[in-house]
Amino acid sequence: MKTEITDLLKIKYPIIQGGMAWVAEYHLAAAVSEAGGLGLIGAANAPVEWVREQIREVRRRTDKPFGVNIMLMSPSADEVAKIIVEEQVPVVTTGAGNPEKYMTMWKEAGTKVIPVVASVAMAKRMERCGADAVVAEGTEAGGHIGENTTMVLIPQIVDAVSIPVIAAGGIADGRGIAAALMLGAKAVQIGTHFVVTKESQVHDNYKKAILKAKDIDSKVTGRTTGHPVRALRNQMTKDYLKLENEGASPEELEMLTLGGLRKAVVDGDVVHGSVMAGQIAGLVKEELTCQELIQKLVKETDTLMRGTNCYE
Ligand code: TUI
Repeated sequence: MKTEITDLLKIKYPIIQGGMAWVAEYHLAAAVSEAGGLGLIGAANAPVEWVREQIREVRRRTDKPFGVNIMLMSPSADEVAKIIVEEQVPVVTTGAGNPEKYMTMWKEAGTKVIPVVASVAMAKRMERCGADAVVAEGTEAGGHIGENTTMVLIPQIVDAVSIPVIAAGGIADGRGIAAALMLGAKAVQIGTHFVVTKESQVHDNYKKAILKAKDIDSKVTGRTTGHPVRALRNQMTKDYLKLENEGASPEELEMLTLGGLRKAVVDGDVVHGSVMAGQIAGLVKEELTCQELIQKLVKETDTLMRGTNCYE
Protein backbone atom coordinates (compact mmCIF):
# COMPACT_ATOMS: atom_id res chain seq x y z
CA MET A 1 0.00 0.00 0.00
CA LYS A 2 2.47 2.59 -1.23
CA THR A 3 1.18 6.16 -1.63
CA GLU A 4 2.61 9.70 -1.54
CA ILE A 5 1.90 9.67 2.20
CA THR A 6 3.70 6.41 2.97
CA ASP A 7 6.71 7.84 1.06
CA LEU A 8 6.50 11.26 2.76
CA LEU A 9 6.18 9.88 6.29
CA LYS A 10 8.29 6.74 5.73
CA ILE A 11 5.57 4.44 7.05
CA LYS A 12 4.43 1.05 5.77
CA TYR A 13 0.66 1.63 5.58
CA PRO A 14 -1.33 4.83 4.80
CA ILE A 15 -3.08 4.70 8.18
CA ILE A 16 -2.71 7.47 10.76
CA GLN A 17 -4.08 7.29 14.28
CA GLY A 18 -6.06 10.35 15.40
CA GLY A 19 -4.34 12.64 17.94
CA MET A 20 -7.19 12.32 20.41
CA ALA A 21 -7.15 14.33 23.65
CA TRP A 22 -6.60 12.14 26.76
CA VAL A 23 -6.63 9.00 24.57
CA ALA A 24 -3.62 9.31 22.27
CA GLU A 25 -0.78 8.64 24.74
CA TYR A 26 2.44 6.70 24.30
CA HIS A 27 1.16 3.10 24.63
CA LEU A 28 -1.28 3.65 21.77
CA ALA A 29 1.00 5.80 19.59
CA ALA A 30 3.94 3.39 19.89
CA ALA A 31 1.73 0.36 19.11
CA VAL A 32 0.29 2.01 15.98
CA SER A 33 3.71 3.08 14.69
CA GLU A 34 5.22 -0.33 15.48
CA ALA A 35 2.35 -1.94 13.48
CA GLY A 36 3.24 0.12 10.39
CA GLY A 37 0.86 3.07 10.72
CA LEU A 38 1.62 6.52 12.13
CA GLY A 39 0.98 6.79 15.86
CA LEU A 40 0.23 10.24 17.29
CA ILE A 41 0.48 11.70 20.78
CA GLY A 42 -2.43 14.07 21.45
CA ALA A 43 -1.00 17.06 23.31
CA ALA A 44 -4.50 18.54 23.83
CA ASN A 45 -4.46 20.72 26.97
CA ALA A 46 -1.70 18.73 28.65
CA PRO A 47 1.31 20.36 30.34
CA VAL A 48 4.37 20.60 28.10
CA GLU A 49 6.53 18.34 30.25
CA TRP A 50 3.91 15.59 29.93
CA VAL A 51 4.19 15.89 26.15
CA ARG A 52 8.00 15.68 26.28
CA GLU A 53 7.84 12.56 28.44
CA GLN A 54 5.31 10.96 26.06
CA ILE A 55 7.60 11.60 23.09
CA ARG A 56 10.50 9.96 24.91
CA GLU A 57 8.36 6.97 25.93
CA VAL A 58 7.31 6.40 22.30
CA ARG A 59 10.97 6.47 21.28
CA ARG A 60 11.81 3.87 23.95
CA ARG A 61 9.22 1.54 22.39
CA THR A 62 9.70 2.00 18.67
CA ASP A 63 12.25 3.34 16.23
CA LYS A 64 9.52 3.95 13.64
CA PRO A 65 8.14 7.40 12.73
CA PHE A 66 5.46 8.92 14.95
CA GLY A 67 3.91 12.34 15.46
CA VAL A 68 2.39 14.81 17.90
CA ASN A 69 -0.99 16.51 17.47
CA ILE A 70 -1.26 20.05 18.81
CA MET A 71 -4.68 21.34 19.75
CA LEU A 72 -4.34 25.02 18.86
CA MET A 73 -6.98 26.25 21.32
CA SER A 74 -4.78 24.99 24.17
CA PRO A 75 -3.11 27.67 26.32
CA SER A 76 0.13 25.65 26.09
CA ALA A 77 0.12 25.41 22.25
CA ASP A 78 3.08 27.85 21.90
CA GLU A 79 5.22 25.84 24.30
CA VAL A 80 4.27 22.47 22.79
CA ALA A 81 5.12 23.88 19.35
CA LYS A 82 8.69 24.48 20.62
CA ILE A 83 8.97 20.97 22.05
CA ILE A 84 8.36 19.58 18.55
CA VAL A 85 11.60 21.28 17.49
CA GLU A 86 13.59 20.48 20.64
CA GLU A 87 12.68 16.79 20.49
CA GLN A 88 13.01 16.56 16.69
CA VAL A 89 9.54 15.04 16.30
CA PRO A 90 9.21 13.63 12.75
CA VAL A 91 5.57 14.67 12.15
CA VAL A 92 3.27 17.30 13.63
CA THR A 93 -0.47 17.54 13.03
CA THR A 94 -2.60 20.42 14.30
CA GLY A 95 -6.30 20.78 15.07
CA ALA A 96 -8.93 23.36 15.93
CA GLY A 97 -7.16 26.38 14.44
CA ASN A 98 -4.54 27.87 12.17
CA PRO A 99 -0.88 26.80 12.75
CA GLU A 100 0.66 29.34 10.32
CA LYS A 101 2.81 31.11 12.92
CA TYR A 102 4.72 27.89 13.75
CA MET A 103 5.25 26.74 10.18
CA THR A 104 8.72 28.21 9.51
CA MET A 105 10.09 26.95 12.81
CA TRP A 106 8.86 23.40 12.17
CA LYS A 107 9.93 23.30 8.53
CA GLU A 108 13.46 24.46 9.47
CA ALA A 109 13.64 21.63 12.02
CA GLY A 110 12.75 19.12 9.28
CA THR A 111 9.39 18.20 10.85
CA LYS A 112 6.65 17.22 8.42
CA VAL A 113 3.66 19.49 9.01
CA ILE A 114 0.11 18.21 8.49
CA PRO A 115 -2.68 20.56 9.62
CA VAL A 116 -6.16 19.15 10.12
CA VAL A 117 -8.65 21.22 8.12
CA ALA A 118 -12.41 21.16 7.67
CA SER A 119 -12.77 23.42 4.60
CA VAL A 120 -11.31 24.01 1.13
CA ALA A 121 -10.27 27.58 2.04
CA MET A 122 -8.23 26.39 5.02
CA ALA A 123 -6.63 23.57 2.97
CA LYS A 124 -5.49 26.09 0.30
CA ARG A 125 -4.16 28.44 2.95
CA MET A 126 -2.18 25.63 4.58
CA GLU A 127 -0.70 24.62 1.22
CA ARG A 128 0.37 28.24 0.58
CA CYS A 129 2.17 28.49 3.90
CA GLY A 130 4.13 25.28 3.32
CA ALA A 131 2.16 22.34 4.75
CA ASP A 132 3.44 18.94 3.55
CA ALA A 133 -0.07 17.46 3.49
CA VAL A 134 -3.47 18.09 5.08
CA VAL A 135 -5.88 15.92 7.00
CA ALA A 136 -9.36 16.72 5.66
CA GLU A 137 -11.73 15.93 8.48
CA GLY A 138 -15.44 15.48 7.83
CA THR A 139 -18.19 16.25 10.32
CA GLU A 140 -18.62 12.50 10.97
CA ALA A 141 -15.53 12.68 13.17
CA GLY A 142 -15.62 12.72 16.96
CA GLY A 143 -14.67 15.73 19.09
CA HIS A 144 -14.39 19.26 17.67
CA ILE A 145 -15.82 19.26 14.13
CA GLY A 146 -16.52 21.30 11.01
CA GLU A 147 -19.65 21.36 8.82
CA ASN A 148 -18.89 19.32 5.68
CA THR A 149 -19.10 15.56 5.40
CA THR A 150 -16.06 13.50 4.44
CA MET A 151 -17.79 12.49 1.18
CA VAL A 152 -18.06 16.09 -0.04
CA LEU A 153 -14.90 17.48 1.58
CA ILE A 154 -12.28 15.05 0.23
CA PRO A 155 -12.85 15.42 -3.53
CA GLN A 156 -13.16 19.21 -3.25
CA ILE A 157 -9.92 19.55 -1.27
CA VAL A 158 -8.16 17.04 -3.55
CA ASP A 159 -9.07 19.25 -6.54
CA ALA A 160 -8.07 22.47 -4.77
CA VAL A 161 -4.53 21.58 -3.58
CA SER A 162 -1.46 19.77 -4.95
CA ILE A 163 -0.23 18.39 -1.62
CA PRO A 164 -1.50 14.95 -0.57
CA VAL A 165 -4.79 14.75 1.32
CA ILE A 166 -5.49 12.41 4.24
CA ALA A 167 -9.17 11.59 4.81
CA ALA A 168 -10.67 11.57 8.30
CA GLY A 169 -14.15 11.25 9.75
CA GLY A 170 -16.37 8.18 9.41
CA ILE A 171 -13.68 5.63 8.56
CA ALA A 172 -13.34 2.41 10.56
CA ASP A 173 -12.89 -0.43 8.07
CA GLY A 174 -11.46 -1.35 4.67
CA ARG A 175 -14.57 -0.14 2.86
CA GLY A 176 -14.09 3.32 4.32
CA ILE A 177 -10.39 3.33 3.42
CA ALA A 178 -11.05 2.14 -0.15
CA ALA A 179 -13.77 4.78 -0.55
CA ALA A 180 -11.44 7.53 0.72
CA LEU A 181 -8.72 6.42 -1.71
CA MET A 182 -11.28 6.47 -4.53
CA LEU A 183 -12.17 10.06 -3.58
CA GLY A 184 -8.52 10.96 -4.08
CA ALA A 185 -7.12 10.70 -0.54
CA LYS A 186 -3.60 9.23 -0.17
CA ALA A 187 -4.13 7.98 3.38
CA VAL A 188 -6.70 7.92 6.16
CA GLN A 189 -6.78 9.03 9.76
CA ILE A 190 -8.76 6.80 12.12
CA GLY A 191 -9.75 7.76 15.66
CA THR A 192 -12.74 5.94 17.11
CA HIS A 193 -11.62 2.40 16.24
CA PHE A 194 -8.19 3.03 17.81
CA VAL A 195 -9.89 4.09 21.07
CA VAL A 196 -11.13 0.50 21.23
CA THR A 197 -7.83 -1.34 20.94
CA LYS A 198 -6.01 -3.44 23.53
CA GLU A 199 -3.22 -0.88 23.82
CA SER A 200 -5.62 2.03 24.34
CA GLN A 201 -5.50 3.07 28.02
CA VAL A 202 -9.02 4.57 28.20
CA HIS A 203 -11.38 3.37 30.93
CA ASP A 204 -13.18 0.13 30.06
CA ASN A 205 -16.55 1.92 30.33
CA TYR A 206 -15.47 4.22 27.47
CA LYS A 207 -14.57 1.25 25.25
CA LYS A 208 -17.86 -0.50 26.14
CA ALA A 209 -19.85 2.66 25.30
CA ILE A 210 -18.32 2.71 21.80
CA LEU A 211 -18.75 -1.06 21.34
CA LYS A 212 -22.46 -0.90 22.13
CA ALA A 213 -23.14 2.36 20.23
CA LYS A 214 -25.65 2.30 17.37
CA ASP A 215 -25.78 4.51 14.29
CA ILE A 216 -28.12 7.03 15.92
CA ASP A 217 -26.22 7.38 19.20
CA SER A 218 -24.11 10.38 18.15
CA LYS A 219 -24.90 13.96 19.19
CA VAL A 220 -23.33 17.35 18.55
CA THR A 221 -23.26 19.84 21.41
CA GLY A 222 -22.08 23.45 21.28
CA ARG A 223 -23.33 24.45 17.82
CA THR A 224 -24.59 27.72 19.31
CA THR A 225 -21.28 28.52 21.02
CA GLY A 226 -19.26 28.10 17.81
CA HIS A 227 -17.43 25.05 19.22
CA PRO A 228 -19.40 22.03 18.01
CA VAL A 229 -18.27 18.78 19.61
CA ARG A 230 -19.46 15.28 18.67
CA ALA A 231 -19.91 12.71 21.43
CA LEU A 232 -22.03 9.64 22.17
CA ARG A 233 -25.42 10.57 23.59
CA ASN A 234 -25.79 10.29 27.35
CA GLN A 235 -27.12 12.32 30.26
CA MET A 236 -24.50 15.02 29.62
CA THR A 237 -25.46 15.58 25.95
CA LYS A 238 -29.15 15.48 26.92
CA ASP A 239 -28.74 18.13 29.63
CA TYR A 240 -26.44 20.21 27.40
CA LEU A 241 -28.76 20.19 24.37
CA LYS A 242 -31.77 21.03 26.56
CA LEU A 243 -29.95 24.04 28.04
CA GLU A 244 -28.63 25.01 24.60
CA ASN A 245 -32.18 24.94 23.16
CA GLU A 246 -33.34 27.12 26.02
CA GLY A 247 -30.71 29.70 25.10
CA ALA A 248 -28.29 29.15 27.99
CA SER A 249 -25.15 31.28 28.15
CA PRO A 250 -21.79 29.88 26.98
CA GLU A 251 -20.58 30.05 30.62
CA GLU A 252 -23.49 27.91 31.81
CA LEU A 253 -22.87 25.41 29.02
CA GLU A 254 -19.17 25.26 29.74
CA MET A 255 -19.97 24.20 33.30
CA LEU A 256 -21.39 20.97 31.85
CA THR A 257 -18.45 20.13 29.57
CA LEU A 258 -15.57 21.34 31.70
CA GLY A 259 -13.34 18.36 32.25
CA GLY A 260 -16.00 16.16 30.66
CA LEU A 261 -13.62 14.22 28.45
CA ARG A 262 -11.25 13.49 31.31
CA LYS A 263 -14.21 12.36 33.41
CA ALA A 264 -15.17 9.80 30.75
CA VAL A 265 -11.70 8.63 29.65
CA VAL A 266 -9.98 8.49 33.04
CA ASP A 267 -12.77 8.05 35.61
CA GLY A 268 -15.03 5.98 33.34
CA ASP A 269 -18.03 8.25 33.98
CA VAL A 270 -19.75 7.71 30.64
CA VAL A 271 -23.04 9.09 32.01
CA HIS A 272 -21.97 12.62 32.96
CA GLY A 273 -18.69 12.78 31.03
CA SER A 274 -18.06 13.57 27.37
CA VAL A 275 -17.71 10.31 25.40
CA MET A 276 -16.23 11.83 22.24
CA ALA A 277 -16.47 9.41 19.31
CA GLY A 278 -17.22 9.55 15.61
CA GLN A 279 -20.50 8.66 13.90
CA ILE A 280 -18.87 5.40 12.78
CA ALA A 281 -18.86 4.09 16.40
CA GLY A 282 -21.82 1.87 15.43
CA LEU A 283 -19.50 -0.11 13.15
CA VAL A 284 -16.89 -0.80 15.84
CA LYS A 285 -17.72 -4.19 17.30
CA GLU A 286 -14.49 -5.71 18.63
CA GLU A 287 -11.42 -4.83 20.61
CA LEU A 288 -8.27 -5.85 18.74
CA THR A 289 -4.59 -5.10 19.20
CA CYS A 290 -3.31 -2.26 17.00
CA GLN A 291 -1.38 -4.82 14.98
CA GLU A 292 -4.53 -6.95 14.42
CA LEU A 293 -6.63 -3.90 13.54
CA ILE A 294 -4.12 -2.52 11.05
CA GLN A 295 -3.65 -5.93 9.41
CA LYS A 296 -7.44 -6.34 9.15
CA LEU A 297 -7.83 -2.85 7.61
CA VAL A 298 -5.02 -3.48 5.12
CA LYS A 299 -6.39 -6.89 4.10
CA GLU A 300 -9.94 -5.56 3.63
CA THR A 301 -8.72 -2.55 1.65
CA ASP A 302 -6.43 -4.68 -0.49
CA THR A 303 -9.25 -7.08 -1.36
CA LEU A 304 -11.47 -4.18 -2.42
CA MET A 305 -8.75 -2.39 -4.37
CA ARG A 306 -7.47 -5.48 -6.22
CA GLY A 307 -7.81 -4.92 -9.94
CA THR A 308 -7.67 -1.16 -9.54
CA ASN A 309 -4.49 0.87 -9.54
CA CYS A 310 -5.28 3.47 -6.94
CA TYR A 311 -2.47 3.37 -4.38
CA GLU A 312 -0.14 5.33 -6.61
O1 TUI B 1 -9.30 19.24 16.73
C1 TUI B 1 -10.04 18.35 16.36
N1 TUI B 1 -10.79 17.64 17.21
C2 TUI B 1 -10.82 17.79 18.56
S1 TUI B 1 -9.91 18.89 19.48
C3 TUI B 1 -10.62 18.36 20.88
S2 TUI B 1 -10.20 19.02 22.43
C4 TUI B 1 -11.60 19.84 22.83
N2 TUI B 1 -12.19 19.50 23.94
C5 TUI B 1 -13.29 20.12 24.33
C6 TUI B 1 -13.85 21.11 23.57
C7 TUI B 1 -13.27 21.47 22.39
C8 TUI B 1 -12.13 20.81 22.00
C9 TUI B 1 -11.50 17.37 20.62
N3 TUI B 1 -11.59 17.07 19.32
N4 TUI B 1 -10.13 18.02 15.05
C10 TUI B 1 -9.44 18.73 14.05
C11 TUI B 1 -10.26 19.81 13.52
N5 TUI B 1 -9.79 20.99 13.25
N6 TUI B 1 -11.57 19.78 13.23
C12 TUI B 1 -11.91 21.00 12.74
C13 TUI B 1 -10.76 21.75 12.77
C14 TUI B 1 -10.55 23.11 12.36
C15 TUI B 1 -11.49 24.09 12.57
C16 TUI B 1 -11.21 25.41 12.20
C17 TUI B 1 -9.31 23.45 11.78
C18 TUI B 1 -9.06 24.74 11.41
C19 TUI B 1 -10.00 25.71 11.62
O2 TUI B 1 -9.67 26.95 11.24
C20 TUI B 1 -10.26 28.04 11.88
C21 TUI B 1 -9.44 29.25 11.58
O3 TUI B 1 -8.60 29.59 12.43
O4 TUI B 1 -9.63 29.81 10.50
